[in-house]
Amino acid sequence: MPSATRETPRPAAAAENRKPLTKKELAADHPTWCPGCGDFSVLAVFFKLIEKARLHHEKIVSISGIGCSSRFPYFVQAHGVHFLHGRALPFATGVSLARPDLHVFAFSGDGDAFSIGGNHFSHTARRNIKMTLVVMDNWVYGLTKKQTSPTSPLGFKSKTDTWGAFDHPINPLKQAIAAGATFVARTTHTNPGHALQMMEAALHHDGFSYIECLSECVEFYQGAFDASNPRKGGVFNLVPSDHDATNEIAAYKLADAPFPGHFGIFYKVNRPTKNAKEAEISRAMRAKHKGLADWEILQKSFDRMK
Ligand SMILES: Cc1ncc(C[n+]2csc(CCOP(=O)(O)OP(=O)(O)O)c2C)c(N)n1
Ligand code: SF4
Ligand SMILES: [Mg+2]
Repeated sequence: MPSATRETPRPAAAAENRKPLTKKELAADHPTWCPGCGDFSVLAVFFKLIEKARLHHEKIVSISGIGCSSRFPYFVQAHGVHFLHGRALPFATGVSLARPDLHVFAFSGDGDAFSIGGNHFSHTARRNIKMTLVVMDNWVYGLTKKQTSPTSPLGFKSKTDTWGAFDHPINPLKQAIAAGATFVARTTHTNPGHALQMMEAALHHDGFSYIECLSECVEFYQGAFDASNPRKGGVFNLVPSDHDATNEIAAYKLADAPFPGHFGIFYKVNRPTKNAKEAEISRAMRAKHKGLADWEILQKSFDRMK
């Protein structure tokens, strides 16, 4: 395969004569999250990212499912879709494949991404669709007022497990690596500088970039992440500097560390995206049927199927 086919078609660079957007220009509706919710911090980091990367409204799309975290697109002045519960990723896949001129971001909660949307997570990762998924993980269903989520730790008392959760929780990082994600990172809302670094790295990754972002639900799981927050007596350990992020087994082992674990990029490899592969097929078909309109090429395919 010639090297030109390996790169995902990219959004055009920002026009030089346009100023970066300010937080004020990027903010849409006033967020309806509870005071103190970790999601505020993730939104602020996202605004910073857009400003720093000099992206503009019409080049950004944020897509979400359902949940407190999934209200995200309402608060961003850009293209946005608040889609069906658990279905942000298939929608985002379509947008990413059809509109290579856009930067596609999906925002999800732990329930949205790993319960009802669990299958889509695996398939989007293995297909290496060009987009960034940020899961704002609070270890609980927040919007529906405290049910056990797939990431709730053993013993967590909720409305669905009044006696304490006893189903083994999933490890999102291990799940992402095993599913075939090509960029896997972990950060937390209590360290916005670090969260911004992870988002910048994800933005520039050519493929499916997944960020697990701890985001505390102060209403239904207060203190969940204190052990990872130095301001609350916890420890914030970066991924060791000698970690080889291209080594899948090493990444998996690192992801297996008990909470609070590590923060940073666990895994990052290059593999052609589905976007690039599909673009290559399109190019080849157009070259083969020179002069024909797209609909005529499509008609020929239908005729062959008869
Ligand atoms: C098909 C469907 N099933 C269930 C629900 C109810 N529901 C809404 S949000 C949600 C879970 C949200 O949890 P999470 O994704 O962790 O987001 P958070 O609110 O914690 O940010 C559920 C079960 C729904 N809206 N649609
Ligand atoms: S219920 Fe929890 S997750 Fe939802 S807005 Fe309030 S603090 Fe945030
Ligand atoms: Mg949640």
